[in-house]
Amino acid sequence: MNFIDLRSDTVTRPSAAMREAIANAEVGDDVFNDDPTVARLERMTAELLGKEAGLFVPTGTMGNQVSIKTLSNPGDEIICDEGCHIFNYEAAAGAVVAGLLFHVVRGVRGVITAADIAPLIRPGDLHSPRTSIIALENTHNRAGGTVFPIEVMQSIRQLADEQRVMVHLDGARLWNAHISTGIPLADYSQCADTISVCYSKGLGAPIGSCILGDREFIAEARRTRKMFGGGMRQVGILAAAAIYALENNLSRLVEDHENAWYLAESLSEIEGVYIDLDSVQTNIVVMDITGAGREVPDVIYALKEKGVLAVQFGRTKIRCVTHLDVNREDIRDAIKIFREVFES
Ligand code: TLP
Repeated sequence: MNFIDLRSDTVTRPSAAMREAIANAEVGDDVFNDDPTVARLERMTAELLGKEAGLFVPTGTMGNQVSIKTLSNPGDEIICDEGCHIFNYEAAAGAVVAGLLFHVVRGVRGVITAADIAPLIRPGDLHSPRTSIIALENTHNRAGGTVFPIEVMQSIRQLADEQRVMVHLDGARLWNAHISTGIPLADYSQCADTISVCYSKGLGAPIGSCILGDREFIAEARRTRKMFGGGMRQVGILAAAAIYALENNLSRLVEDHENAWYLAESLSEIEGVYIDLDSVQTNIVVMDITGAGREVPDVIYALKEKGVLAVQFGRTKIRCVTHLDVNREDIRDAIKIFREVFES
């Protein structure tokens, strides 16, 4: 069956043109700093985000983990919101690998403020862990693709500077925030010391993420990446796909946002399906089906039987994500199938 796959924006397959870019990539051994295509991608991305340097890594998880490990010492504390990817979906790597203590804050739609964070920053005394990192996520996955407002990020930046704490931004979907608000990527990244962005989500590359920061941090992160086993060799074949993705698939994210909005509005009309429409700001739609009196796994199974793939997102919720491999017609068909499943 040809599924309409709304499980994630990570499910896209490289197009023929992207595969051609992969096939033609100039490569070298990147552990020897010899891969020109990786170097080009790192430069391009650093320029786009207004940072001194970039470092290609295989996954968003490694991007976050290399960043926070490089910024801290074991036993330090990281402050983040309780729904963030670093805390929930990275198999506890922050605790196991970086040895960090997590201090989580309940955010509103993924947003935590300087006022939430300020009282949590530890005094520098003998008894307390050192607060070394504040981690933010933009857009926020678990909150439903919500945009973290730039003014809130700026006030957190100011607090972090006053308190000498580093800010890490999980910008796996920062592209979506930029396209949704029109705010330059560099304005967002100015609020963070280190950033991780993904090419393998909305941009449609098969593999790859990049860490951005100042030169000194990136040099140290290169060492951490090696420690994690992420030093890769002729990886220009992947960088070529990411360059293609950046050059061709960034501005089209607007289509994914329109499709997500259309999907959300239509599904919210189904009895028993609740969608917080204010949270639908980019390419993610999260619905709570408590009111339908149905179990999530049963609904997911019934959707699959009819050709739609979605994922469970908490006990009573389902997540759908739009991306470049689903068009408006697919979304229309998916809505029809959702109606059939809930109205049966
Ligand atoms: N998120 C995946 C799952 O892990 C939940 C998805 O399908 O959305 N930061 C954010 C905000 C993410 O959403 C993800 C992936 C990552 C980091 C990790 O990226 P990868 O999967 O490349 O390690």
